This record gives sequence, C-alpha cells and structure tokens, in this order.
Amino acid sequence: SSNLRKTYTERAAVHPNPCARTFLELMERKRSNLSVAVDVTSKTELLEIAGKVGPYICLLKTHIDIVNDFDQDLVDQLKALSKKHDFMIFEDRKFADIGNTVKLQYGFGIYRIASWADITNCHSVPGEGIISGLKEIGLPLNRGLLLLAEMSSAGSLATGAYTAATVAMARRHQDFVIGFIAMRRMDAEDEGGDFIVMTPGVSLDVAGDGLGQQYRTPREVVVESGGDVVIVGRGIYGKGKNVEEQAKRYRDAGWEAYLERVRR
Ligand code: 5IU
Repeated sequence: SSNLRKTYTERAAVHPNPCARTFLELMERKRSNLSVAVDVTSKTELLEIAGKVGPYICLLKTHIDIVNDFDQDLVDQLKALSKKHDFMIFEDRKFADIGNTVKLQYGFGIYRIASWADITNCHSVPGEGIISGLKEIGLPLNRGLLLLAEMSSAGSLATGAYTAATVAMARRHQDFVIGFIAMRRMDAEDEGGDFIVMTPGVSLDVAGDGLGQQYRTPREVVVESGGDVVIVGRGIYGKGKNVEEQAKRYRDAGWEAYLERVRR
C-alpha cells in the first residue's frame, strides 16, 4: 500500500492529525518504532522499567488499572519521564461500552486517563458511538485513538467482516483515530488515509505464552506485514532479563526492519 514504503518523516509531513504527526516525527527523531508494554503491578516497578527503557522507545504502553498502589504521583512521574526521554504514553484501556459511558471512563474516575495518556484504544464492537464519545473528551486535548482491528491472541473474533467494518469506522473519524492495533497493514490507506499500525505479540525468542498469546519477530511484523510500531512486553522485562539490554535489542531489530522496508 502507498504508505508502506514512505518514511515516518514523509508521512508526518502530510498527516492531517496533530497527534499522529507528533508521533511519526518522534519515531524518526528517536530512531525507534519500539513500544514497551509494561504490565507490572507496582508503582516502583513500573517507574523503574519506564526509566530503563525510556531512551529506546517511542511509546510507553500502560495498563494503569493493574497497579496496586496507583496515585497521582505515578502519573506525574510517568509524564516527567516521557519529557526527559522523549516518548509518548499509550494507555491500553480497550474501551468497549456505549459512547456516554466511555466518555466518563476516559475523562473521570481515579485514573483520569485523558489527562495524561497521549493515546488510548477501543473496541469497535459497540459501534461508532464509542468513537464519538471518546472524541468529545480526547479531541480538545489533542489525543489520539487506536481501534482494535485485530488482536494477537489465538482464536480472536476480530477478523474478516469485523475487521473491515472497524477500518471503515476509522476512515469516518480521521480527526481522532490515528491508527489500529492490528497484525498487519490495513487496506484503508490505499484509499488515501494514513493509519499507524501498532502490533503486539512480538518476541525474538519464543512463540507463545501458554495463555493464547502468539508471537512474531519484529521483521515479520514490520517488513512482511507492514506494521509501524512493535509492541513488546515480557520479552524485555521478563524474569531474568536485563531490561536495558533487551530494550536496545528490540529497538535495533525494529528499526532495522523499518529501514529494510522503506529502502529504495
Ligand atoms: N496486547 C496484546 N495483544 C493484543 C492487544 C494487546 O498482547 O491483541 I489489543 C497487549 C497485552 C500486553 C502486551 O499488554 O500487549 C503484550 O505483552 P507481551 O509482549 O508480554 O505478550
């Protein structure tokens, strides 16, 4: 598809969405298309890993609701790290309710996600109202939304007509939807849009986790399937791993794959 061989810079230059533009520019400036998924349950551990991977990532992916000792200071410190190391923050919230409810979940409650997360995501299963609801909160803050067009887990129901309808929904909301969680490039951009594809289920060492997760390598994701961002979790901070070493390793693998893809 048309954006496949374009550099992140070339795409940023013509992208109509400010959040997408900022993110594409950041990737090129930092020479990283690596997002680290930090699924840990303590504030100290989350901040420690974020500090270690910070220099290597374009995007920190959080599940803020699994942190036992969440407080506003955690958010303040994550924001400070994102400034210090130049990365954006993606709360992988996977909203899935009606527009009015997700609006409240996004903007209010303990987490006030919209106040600190540059990017969040949602399921398309409720229909288009979910995007409209989130947009009311997120757009004035220059936030971006990803739709879950596909998932990495075995037996995912997000396939075929569901995936196609999700892409069509995104095309109608390009002021707020900046891309997809998907396992491959989505066809939408052949019609003139530019959606950033972020792909979880990435490992250089293992094929699965025994709970349905399915892994592919950065090269398979970026070169063979056209993904823009590789999302790596336990491959970087799992038991016995040197976090900085692994972050560098995955950053290099992701960036090499990107260079191979856009090479002309
Ligand atoms: N994640 C997936 N697959 C998906 C979606 C999200 O793995 O389809 I949507 C999340 C879950 C976890 C991270 O936070 O991405 C992957 O972590 P591991 O690399 O540790 O499997």
